[in-house]
Amino acid sequence: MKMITKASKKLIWACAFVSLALCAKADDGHNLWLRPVNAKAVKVTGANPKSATLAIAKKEIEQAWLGTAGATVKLKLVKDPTLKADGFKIAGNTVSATTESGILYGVYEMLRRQQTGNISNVVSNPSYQIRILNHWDNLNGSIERGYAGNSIFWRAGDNAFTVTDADKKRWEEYARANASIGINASVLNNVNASPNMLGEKELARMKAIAAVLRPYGIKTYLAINFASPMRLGGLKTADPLDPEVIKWWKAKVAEVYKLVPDFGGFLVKANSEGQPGPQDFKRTHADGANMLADALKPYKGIVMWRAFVYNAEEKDRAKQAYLEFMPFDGKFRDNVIIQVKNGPIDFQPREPFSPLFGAMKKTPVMPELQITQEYLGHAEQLAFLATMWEELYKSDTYQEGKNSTVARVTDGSIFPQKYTAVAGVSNVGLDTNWTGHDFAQANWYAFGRLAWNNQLKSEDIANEWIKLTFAPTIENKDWNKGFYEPVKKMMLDSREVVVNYSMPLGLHHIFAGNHHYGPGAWYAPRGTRKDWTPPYYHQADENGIGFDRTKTGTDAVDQYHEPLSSEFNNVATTPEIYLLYFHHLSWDYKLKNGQTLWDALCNHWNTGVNQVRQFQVTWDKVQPYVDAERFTRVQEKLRRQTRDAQFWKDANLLYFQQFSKRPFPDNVERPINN
Ligand code: GCW
Repeated sequence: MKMITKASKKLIWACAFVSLALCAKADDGHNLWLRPVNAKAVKVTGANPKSATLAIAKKEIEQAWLGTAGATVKLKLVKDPTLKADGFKIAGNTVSATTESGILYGVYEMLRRQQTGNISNVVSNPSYQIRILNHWDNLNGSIERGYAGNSIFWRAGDNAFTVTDADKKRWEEYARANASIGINASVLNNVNASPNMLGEKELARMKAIAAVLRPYGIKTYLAINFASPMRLGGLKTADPLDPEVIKWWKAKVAEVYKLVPDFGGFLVKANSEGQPGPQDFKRTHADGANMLADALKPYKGIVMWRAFVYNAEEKDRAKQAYLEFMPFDGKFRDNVIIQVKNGPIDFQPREPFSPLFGAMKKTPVMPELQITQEYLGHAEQLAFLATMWEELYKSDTYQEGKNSTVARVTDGSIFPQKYTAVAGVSNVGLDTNWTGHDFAQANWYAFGRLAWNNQLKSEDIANEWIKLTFAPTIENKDWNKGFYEPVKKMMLDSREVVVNYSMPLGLHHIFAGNHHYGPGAWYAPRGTRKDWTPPYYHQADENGIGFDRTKTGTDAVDQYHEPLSSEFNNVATTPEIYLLYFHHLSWDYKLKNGQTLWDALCNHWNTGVNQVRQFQVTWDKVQPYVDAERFTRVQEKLRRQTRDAQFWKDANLLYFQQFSKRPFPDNVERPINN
């Protein structure tokens, strides 16, 4: 055997050291924004050992305390009328709240402030009582519109119902991440709900999940299939006024509460996209929702009834939810809340807010946001959605005059509401980093933070998230300039960039069919429902492009309060970001910057591509500040995003040019895709 010289020994040691250092830095993203820190010594008082929630609070402080070494942190349950349930007060090293979960939220806030360098006293109450994730998880483990692996809750196969230690660990990590940002509820299954969800084995598994989530202050909810009494219970009907049906639901609800006494309630997608509902039995949304609400009432459960309804007969899909729901304002039980998607169409990269916000006066309405990026590039593209949600929350509905923002008409500020809530369609799956794209973690984070405080600014959320997720463990003076600033800018620009290369100026729903990834403005297979085909939405022809929703068109503008209604009706006062959502305009229509509509569209698509290219440059430059693993993952995703953006641009240029019959502006890069 060859002798190992002293020098080569040294080299081996040096290599081992370097690779160790690299290893230590590598990051698989699993810890989200809850990365381990070098905690200082701390004493915690007031954590009643009988409380699982306070035990968690104590442990969190002990493993992440960055305050004065040897300090004592006091946890205090108090009676304080300035604190709503879950609200908390931080004064010095004391965290007080009226509930145990309030204390837990206060502790997470305190630790977050230490880590992000923003230490101060604070009183904080949540904007919404119920801050809930909707998991579109199927019982076989697949996830509808899920891009980060299979379900963390359900799976197929022989051990589908075995609760393993790995399951429990994952559920606990999930619960902890949620609690750290104030999320306090989860719907465990898809709104396209299997009747089997209410079967014995499934409910037993739900009980096991609920037991893990509970100490973290998270309530469990289920999505139900309205035809369950027939399909699971063997009844002849699911008519909500039928006594046998009512009896069946009451018994089922009793069974659920026996297993999970703090069960939250049902989420229902009814008479939408082929799902069963009360209209199948000539009953109304109110009949259906109220029957379930009555069954849940004795247990303080609630019904979240979705307003995502449309059908091929209605001339304008954007109008239907309002038309179907407004007649029932005031007809719902007080434990029903209507769940409304942010936009009237469907989670598009940009839409105006749904006119159902600020419409009903006697029925509470809750926003439904989509965290999973169905229409914003799946888990492949970087799109920080806080800016989109901020735009929504800030939109003024004018329900009760100026400053009736979507935030205020849904959080109880304008009308007193027994329940206030906001839902986010989760982007979580079994992937190691939970969300597929490392930056998609920021959307989970942002949803929770905005649900807690709907006045927060995207920039502040990005600030926290970047610092918690990427802050260097070693003091690095250049980090702010080298990493933090450019990455924050990239995040804050990213949603608009997606809009630019795909659907600028109010274009919407021009996606490839079914999977909704990439362009498909031409998609219209014979026999497909017209409201499932992009030409229905863009209406391009030789004369122009856009959907006429003005008074002379479908009059969707009428569903908005004044002055919005007139503002949207008049092309001159319509914000250009919504132009083609409300108007059909000639290709030569002049925009405010003097460009023709055609040139402006081409320029947006082109700009979008250049912006993603710039993201690549930005990211390459941050390499010295980030671990190799995350650096490479994001770099690869950005490469793909540039290809995708280019494809979007080329497809739009070539397809719409067939109608516009106008040349591309000189500065616009010529298509390279056919
Ligand atoms: O956006 C559409 C999705 C469907 C989804 C539906 C809904 C759960 O394409 O996958 O179904 O909305 O929200 O009900």
